[in-house]
Amino acid sequence: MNDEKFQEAKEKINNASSIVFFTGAGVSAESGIATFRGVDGIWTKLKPEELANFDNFLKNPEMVWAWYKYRKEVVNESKPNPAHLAIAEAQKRFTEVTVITQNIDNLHRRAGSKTVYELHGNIQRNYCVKCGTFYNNDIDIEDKVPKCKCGGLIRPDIVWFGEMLPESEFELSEIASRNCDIFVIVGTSGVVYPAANMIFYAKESGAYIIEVNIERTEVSYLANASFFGKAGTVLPRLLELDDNSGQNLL
Ligand code: BV8
Ligand code: ZN
Repeated sequence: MNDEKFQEAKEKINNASSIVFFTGAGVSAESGIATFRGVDGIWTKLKPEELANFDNFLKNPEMVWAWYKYRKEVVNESKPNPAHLAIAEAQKRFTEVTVITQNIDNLHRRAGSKTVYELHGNIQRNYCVKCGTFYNNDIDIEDKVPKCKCGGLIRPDIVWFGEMLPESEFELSEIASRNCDIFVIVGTSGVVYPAANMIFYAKESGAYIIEVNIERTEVSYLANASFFGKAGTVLPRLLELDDNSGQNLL
């Protein structure tokens, strides 16, 4: 890792009061949750438009529910990794820490992060497409297709392709992105919009942009500093939550 750049980034972090972490599937990769577009990405095997789209859900709810049951099991067996923990720990050091995540796995909250905006929903929440009643994990997912008391189909509370993102989460995320000193992009390919707009809001507002990823991405050009390595190793060091030998203090 380019030490000079790393020291510069640490310097910026030490002088910052507000920091935003914008995270994608890569921050949960070391918790055992597959990413979407990386080398073993989910979308290399399955078609997103078939699985993450409302029309197809209506046509084939059994298949879509089988896919989400599997993902719920994977998420329930996973736990926060050092990257999530470092982000949660950062709350003790900065006046303002905001997590804007595209992930649906709830791992930031389970790690202890307080201000978390979930732009693409949360796999532990479900709702009836007919009457909107929410069913959290108390639905019987043994049923092939869970049904509401009103007879409507229950769906996961996840934003599918072609669907709007939750308005208040999006607005609060935009405000945080436009008002932070440091904007840290962690583990995202940066190809999904409008979530990726947050990076541009931060850039336009003069934030210092740090990227943490295992490879270059479509948004690397926007970063003041990119650090290539696993989030679970880089973040504790960047946020000085390990001694400089890289030994993790979390
Ligand atoms: C909307 C839910 C309109 C399902 C998801 C053409 C061009 C541009 C945009 C579009 C277009 N055609 C259509 C669109 C819009 C579309 C979009 O952006 N498509 C893209 C793919 C081209 N967006 C939408 O449809 C959105 N809605 O636009 O609505 C509208 C407007 C008005 C009124 C009505 C409607 C909805 C988008 C949400 C889609 N939902 N998933 C599910 O999750 O089950 S998308 C999916 O991608 C996930 O939600 C995920 O969160 C999101 C982003 O992916 P990443 O998190 O970045 O994951 P990825 O695998 O891509 O990358 C992982 C990264 O981690 C890699 O870079 C890898 O190198 C790195 N990594 C791996 N390991 C590690 C690591 N880094 C660090 N450490 C490690 N250990
Ligand atoms: Zn209902």
